[in-house]
Order: sequence, then structure tokens, then C-alpha cells
Amino acid sequence: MQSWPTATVPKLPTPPQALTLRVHDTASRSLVPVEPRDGTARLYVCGITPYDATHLGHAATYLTFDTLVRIWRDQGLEVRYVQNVTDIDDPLLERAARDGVRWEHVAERETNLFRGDMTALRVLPPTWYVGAVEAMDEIAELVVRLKEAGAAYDVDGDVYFSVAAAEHFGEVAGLPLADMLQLSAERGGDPDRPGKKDPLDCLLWMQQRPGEPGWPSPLGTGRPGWHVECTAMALNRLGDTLDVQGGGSDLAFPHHELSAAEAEVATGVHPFARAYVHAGMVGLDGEKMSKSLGNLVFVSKLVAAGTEPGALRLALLGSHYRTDREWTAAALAAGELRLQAWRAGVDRPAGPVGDGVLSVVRAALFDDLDTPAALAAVDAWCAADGDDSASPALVRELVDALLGVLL
Ligand code: 5CA
Ligand code: ZN
Repeated sequence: MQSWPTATVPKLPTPPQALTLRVHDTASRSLVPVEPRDGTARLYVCGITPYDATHLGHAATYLTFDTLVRIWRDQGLEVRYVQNVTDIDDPLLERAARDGVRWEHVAERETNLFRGDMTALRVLPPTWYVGAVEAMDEIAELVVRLKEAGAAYDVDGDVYFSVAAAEHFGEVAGLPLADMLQLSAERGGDPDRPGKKDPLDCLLWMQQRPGEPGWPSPLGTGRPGWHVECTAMALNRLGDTLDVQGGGSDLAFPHHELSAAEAEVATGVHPFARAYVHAGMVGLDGEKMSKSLGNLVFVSKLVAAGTEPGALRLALLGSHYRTDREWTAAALAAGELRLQAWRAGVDRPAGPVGDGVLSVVRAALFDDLDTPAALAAVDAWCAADGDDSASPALVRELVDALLGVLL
């Protein structure tokens, strides 16, 4: 599937070799070093389910992984990045029925809006942007592989993955059974379906239902379960091990847990990802911003109303990615003020020495993507006087390359 146009990324002076990037890994509940092999970083970030427009919660999560991509590129690594689009799923069918349009139309319309938002926000596009619909064959192939490995079974013609087949099942989210059961029911699972061996077993392939779309496969005509889509797309483009598997914290269980379990059984390799990185939830008025709750603030609407995407970026990067937070008018106003102050800072003929702010910004970002500390370092540079006439250009470039903001 077509992604979106890339923004240019200025090349900065080579970073000191001594810096090691560390990120928070949900599975080990600790900061872990990220040391990609062979000069190549492998990243899978779960993409949108395109049934409603991108809201600021999505934007915050994709900005988190954009920061990671920018750090890797700054390190001189090649970045192989896969992002999916869940372009067929129950919510799409429900939305299409409600609006009296075809589900394909809903998917295309909302994916286009998302591309527009990502372009406006200068989020760098993934190497592969893959829709579930275009990946049906490879997904079915993985389901067949899991069946052959003895990790799948039939329930009334539908195919289920057996969590008992994965030795390390449960280790990504590290949750007690009761929590897993509850989250499974809340987030697309069916723990109470009769005939399953374990309530946490998940759907791999669903036979076509009347009035619903289906794709021919060796498993019969139907469509895949959610988790196995991401597993297949990741394994086929990035190999058996990812450096980072990313998404919002609502994906840790069951989605990333089950994807990891499926990958482990299919490849015999553990762990699937060296780090599972999860962004906090952005809320509005005390609730998680979500399509189903309807309490949404849209990137496209803010931008159409005249908000500068750079200010939006700074507003979102002003909090640490792991913190659950509220979207407020004050956060946006702070982003706007900051953008003005930074523009004034780089428009000066000279400023404090630029190498200093560059190394502080890098050190902050290498420390679990500490964007608030990185922003504070640029604030400090803008607030101080100096006579380095090369520094305004360097700061403009570092803000562009590492923070994605054009001053
Ligand atoms: N298509 C699946 C992943 S395969 C999906 O979760 N789609 S989504 O459209 O619901 O969410 C897309 C991404 O945005 C996910 O990483 C999700 O964790 C993240 N996300 C959703 N709501 C919020 C929110 N309120 N705050 C932060 N991130 C969010
Ligand atoms: Zn996913």
C-alpha cells in the first residue's frame, strides 16, 4: 500500500560512539539497550484501524516511534520499518453498515486522512506500509504453518491459536490471569466462546460469515484474526527478531502478547522483539481518547483551523511518551509559544555554542526518548546569549532532524 511522502532529514555531525540508546521494555519492565545488528534497525509499529479519523492519541503514539526512527537515522543506521493498516475488521464493517457505504470506501477514506495527518506532522513514512487485505496470502500461510506446528485447532470451522504451544506466553505484558481474561474480553477476544481449549486462545482464521467479505485460502474462504496479521507482516519483512515492537499501551495485551506467542511458535526463536515499547494513552476530559467513546480531537481539524503542525508536535513531545496524559488547550498553547520562541532563537545572528545543545538533546533522547528534557535544552539555548554565529543554523538542523520540527 502506498505510504506518504517523506520529509527531508538534515545530516547532523556524527554522534559520539559512547552513547547507547535505551528504551523501556514492557516485557522486562526495565530500560534496555537497543543495539541493532548489522547496521540495520528493525521496527514494527502497529498501524491504524481506519474506520474513523486520526486523533491526537494516534498522533502521539506515531510521534513516539518517529522520534525513535530519527535517533536511529542520526546514528547512521539503516531503518527497516513496517507499519500495517487493519483495513478489514469488525469496526469497519459496522461503520460501513451505519453509514450505508462499502467497507472498502471507509478504509480508503480514513487511511487517506491518516496519510495527510502524518505528512502534515512530518512523521517519516515506514519502509513498508501494508494493508491486511493485500497481505491475505502471507497471513493465511502463517496460519497454515501454525497448524502444521500443532499450535492451532478448529472450533466450528474457525481456526484458533493455542497459547499452550508458546512457552513464553504471558511474558510480554506480565499480567495475572484474571487481568488477561478481562482485557481479552474488552479488546477483541472471545474468552467465553464454547469449544476453545483455553479462554485466551485467539482467532487465527474466521470462516466467512453471511454478508461479510471473505478471501479464499487453504483454510477455507474467510478472514484472519487480528494478531496474526501483524505477526505475518513483521516476520516476512523483518525476519525472526525485531529490535522494537511498538504501539500504544493498550496493545501490550492481548495484541503484542499473542503476536509474540505466534511468532515464537512459528520460528522457534524467542524473544520476538528485543524491546516492546508502549506509549501512554492520551485522554480528554478524564477518558482515554477513543473512537468508540467519541471524545476525539482530530489532527486534520486542528491543522485546517490554522494550528501549525510544528506546534502540535511540540505540544505532544512536551510530555514523556510513557506518561498517560490529558490533551488540553494549555498544552497546545505551550507548543505554540515554544515554536515562536525557537523561531526567534534561530533567527538570531549568533547564540550559545551549538555543539553543547546538540549533545544534551542527544543524551536526552538516547535516555528512553526523553523529549521533555530535549525540548528544555533547546529552550535553554534560545534563552541564553552567545557569540557562536554557526549555532543558529546547527540548532535549526537538529530541531528538524531529531524533533521533526521545521523552524
Ligand atoms: N490496528 C490496530 C493495531 S494492529 C489498532 O490498534 N488500531 S487503532 O487505530 O486502534 O490504534 C492505532 C495506534 O494508536 C495503536 O498503537 C494504539 O495503541 C494507539 N492509540 C489508540 N488510542 C490512543 C490514545 N488515546 N492515546 C495514545 N495512543 C493511542
Ligand atoms: Zn498490530
